[in-house]
Amino acid sequence: MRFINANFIKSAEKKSDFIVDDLPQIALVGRSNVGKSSLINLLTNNKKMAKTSSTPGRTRLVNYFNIDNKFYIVDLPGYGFAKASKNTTNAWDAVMNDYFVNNSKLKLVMVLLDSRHSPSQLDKQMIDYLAENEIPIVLIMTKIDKISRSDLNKNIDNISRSLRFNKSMIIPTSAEKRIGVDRIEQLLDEYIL
Ligand SMILES: Nc1nc2c(ncn2[C@@H]2O[C@H](COP(=O)(O)OP(=O)(O)OP(=O)(O)O)[C@@H](O)[C@H]2O)c(=O)[nH]1
Ligand SMILES: [Mg+2]
Repeated sequence: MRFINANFIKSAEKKSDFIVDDLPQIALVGRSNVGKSSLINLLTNNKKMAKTSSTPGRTRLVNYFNIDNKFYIVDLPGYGFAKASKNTTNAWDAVMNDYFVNNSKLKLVMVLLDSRHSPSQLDKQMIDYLAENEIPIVLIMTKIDKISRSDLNKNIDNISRSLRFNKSMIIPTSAEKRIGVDRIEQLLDEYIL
């Protein structure tokens, strides 16, 4: 499926603001600065769709993008933002929990991992949490333009082994070099029924 028309719909701060309608939802999670907003801009072919920033923690809200009136891409707040106080971290947990639990419209979560690093403790917690809640996950490796092909392959092997993920569910991407769009589009076809 090609993304033709993408529209930003709204930013939600809390459960009562979440969108509840008939369209399926595909969510993006990952630590601050991993490249969530950049991936949305890549997929929608619009650099201004989602705000990107070199300052981590810019996106603190649940942002909904409508794609061709077929589904939503949902940009969730980044985790592991060092400057966030304990209170904001708890608030983040609560909002994320509200979003994930009993969300029958949520079809797939793309967990973004920086291709240069091993998954952090927070990444693993996120993946375990989603698995426990029986939410389908795909791993998206970001910023592969910043790493050699052999290091990338090594990292993918390690992740596949340590997190027990089939390699078909690990997708290398680069927003910078526009890599990975085709595979993500193919995958979404399978999950948005
Ligand atoms: N070289 C390179 N840089 C990237 C890529 N993707 C994102 N970046 C850069 O990484 C930084 C963070 O990207 P964002 O897309 O804003 O990250 P985010 O996950 O949305 O961050 P938060 O909203 O703060 O959680 C920006 O400076 C981007 O330009 C990529 O594929 N390659
Ligand atoms: Mg962002």
